[in-house]
Amino acid sequence: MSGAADDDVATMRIALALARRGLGNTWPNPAVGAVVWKPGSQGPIILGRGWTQPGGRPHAEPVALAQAGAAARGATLSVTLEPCSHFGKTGPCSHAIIEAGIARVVSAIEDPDPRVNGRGHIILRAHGIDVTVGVLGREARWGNRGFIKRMVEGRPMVTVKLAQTADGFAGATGGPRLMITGPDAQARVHMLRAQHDAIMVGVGTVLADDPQLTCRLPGLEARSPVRVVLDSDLRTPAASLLARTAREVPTWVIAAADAPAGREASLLAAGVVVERVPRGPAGQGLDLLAALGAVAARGVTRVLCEGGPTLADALAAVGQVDALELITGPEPLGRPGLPAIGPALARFIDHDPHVERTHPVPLGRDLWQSFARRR
Ligand code: AOF
Ligand code: ZN
Repeated sequence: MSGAADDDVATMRIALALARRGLGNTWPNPAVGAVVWKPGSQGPIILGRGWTQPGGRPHAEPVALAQAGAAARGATLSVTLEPCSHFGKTGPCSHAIIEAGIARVVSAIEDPDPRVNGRGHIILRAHGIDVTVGVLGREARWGNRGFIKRMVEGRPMVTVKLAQTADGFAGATGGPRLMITGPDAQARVHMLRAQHDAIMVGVGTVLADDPQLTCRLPGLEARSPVRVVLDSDLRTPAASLLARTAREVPTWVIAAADAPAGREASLLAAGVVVERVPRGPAGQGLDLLAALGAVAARGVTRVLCEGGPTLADALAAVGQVDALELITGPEPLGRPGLPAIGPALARFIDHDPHVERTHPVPLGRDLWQSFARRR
């Protein structure tokens, strides 16, 4: 027979797995998972499961409670984030939990949203519900680190994806685009896209490759993230694929405050959102912190940067790389080229004590290695 604490952990693990289904699909809300259960002689009996739905509503708890129905009375709810206490599009989850007759709530972490921030737990306790907080809190914080970073710092979590040749180059300098990685790695990149709210590139990538930046995995086409172009001088062509498909998949162009307004009209007419932020130091490019802030202000919690080594290194230089997905192809470039890893990203990989790494894992003919910064 398992103990009560074991059941709390086991059901929270299930809730965390449910929560992960929502990643990339719930912004501006966090991706939450919830399980309604009762203890049984052989371990917990699951009565209902829920996760935050696309666009962030319904929240996870009402989904799990609806599935449990009348069985929720007297049951326990394990949830990966404090149940909300504010009135949004519907009433607060804390009220729904009370009304369903839940006897006990196991919660992983407090919700950093200032509208909640401990009040959800207080309301539950005030109604006689037994509340345990902190079960698998580290894992829950990790899963929703994009949402938490946005709430606490006003910026999204940033994952950088880089492909390099076997000798460490992202491509030939100024040369045509290289196909470095194979189809298995490509498919995984598309999966990564689905798990992020937005993809970010520089305008150079748009001009050179005219990419689509959508998720093209069977069944996940609707999970394409917002496309964000860092474009200080508004050079994104209205005829680019990104602009032409802006009504199907949102496209945001972040330009410098002083970029010529005349270049904006055709983009706006195509349905592109244009945001203005200050230029970077010495008038170079954009102020990246401000650009990330603008993206977060629109609700984005998780950004995948596919903008190549220069943008990746600039993000690392301002301390904004939270994770790196590094794919190494089987062939060397065999001549001098553009190094994939710049100096700031090299420090992230080799000298940041908070960065954890996986072993490189074979994927087709490529190697895939992940790095992530625990703050
Ligand atoms: C929960 N369960 O599944 C989620 C929660 O705009 P609203 O009204 O939907 O509220 C968004 C806030 O609700 C969000 O910032 C976060 O605090 C919380 N998200 N809460 O109880 C959930 N996704
Ligand atoms: Zn809620």
